[in-house]
Amino acid sequence: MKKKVLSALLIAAMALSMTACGSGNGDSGSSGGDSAPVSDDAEDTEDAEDAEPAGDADSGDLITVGYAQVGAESDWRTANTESFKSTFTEENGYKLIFDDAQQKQENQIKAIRSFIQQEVDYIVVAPVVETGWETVLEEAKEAGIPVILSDRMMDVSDDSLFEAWVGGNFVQEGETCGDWIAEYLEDQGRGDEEINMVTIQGTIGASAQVGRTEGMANKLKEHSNWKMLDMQSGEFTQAKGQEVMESFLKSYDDIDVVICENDNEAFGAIDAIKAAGKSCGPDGDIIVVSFDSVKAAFESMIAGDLNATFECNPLHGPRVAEIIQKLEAGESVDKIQYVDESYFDTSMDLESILEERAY
Ligand code: GZL
Repeated sequence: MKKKVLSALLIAAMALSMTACGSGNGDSGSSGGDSAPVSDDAEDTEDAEDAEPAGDADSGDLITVGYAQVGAESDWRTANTESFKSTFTEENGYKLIFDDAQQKQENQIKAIRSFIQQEVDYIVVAPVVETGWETVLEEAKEAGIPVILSDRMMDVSDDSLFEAWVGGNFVQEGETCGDWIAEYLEDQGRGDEEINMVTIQGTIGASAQVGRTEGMANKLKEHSNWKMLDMQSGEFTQAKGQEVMESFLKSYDDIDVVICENDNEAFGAIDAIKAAGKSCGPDGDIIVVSFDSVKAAFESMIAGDLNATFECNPLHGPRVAEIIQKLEAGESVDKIQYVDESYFDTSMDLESILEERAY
């Protein structure tokens, strides 16, 4: 909206300067070298206000942010959305236009095009998958609208198409998970045992899936006694996670470890394990680990079902607002900005930690 006010001012100022050029200085009215600079005196501004109103003047001073969110597939996503909605408020100087793409790239692309038509000041995207964004990012660049990426990454040939990316280090998350499994098995006296694993992956092509799978693969190379029996996508949802685990249990008799690429998939996998008459968690047959570290994951560990969860901080709102403020002030911003992350397991004082958790 701020953008529209600015363009109205520019139109009015140019009209004013062209009138000035046409009267008395013999100029043909060309606004070439003679056009007056955009003046900020009251007269110009009054003329600007006479120009086509640029929408609700009250929102003229707000920074309008178009936010193309993936969907509402998980507890993590809910927390991530809430972080943006509680940051980009009118009292904080923003007008947020929010779009839930229901995990469909075509919906996100439509949303970005709509933001361009609305002439927002900034576009923020949490891209559902990494590829297929060049064209629409070029359109945003053409329109002069800066794009900021949150959460997942885009794979583009020209990284000037976005200003910055804020998110988790997914490969690191996967490697931390692998190291934790090695230490846990060692502590159980199973360090040299043949270990059968399965992975319930996230949405295929999403940065979180790509990175977590890669990080865990790096650790598999370090343990010749580990065997990854199978990997299938659970789409980061609980329902699909349960479905995939049911199929794994039918295919494989001896699964020792299940790696779920988000907490909600783990909740589904745990339901499937119990329905099959098996047990999981620190005292069970099957070790279950996951990613995100949402509150429900703490409750699952406290209940003795989940062994560990590897954090992926969803609170990107304040970080993106900080980037926008810097851009507004004409300052440069770091292209890649990782959020702080940790992990949690049943050896910790989970009840106390849970009390302090923001998500
Ligand atoms: C991670 C994010 C993933 C979460 C899932 O940054 O992209 O998507 O791990 C969410 O819970 O669905």
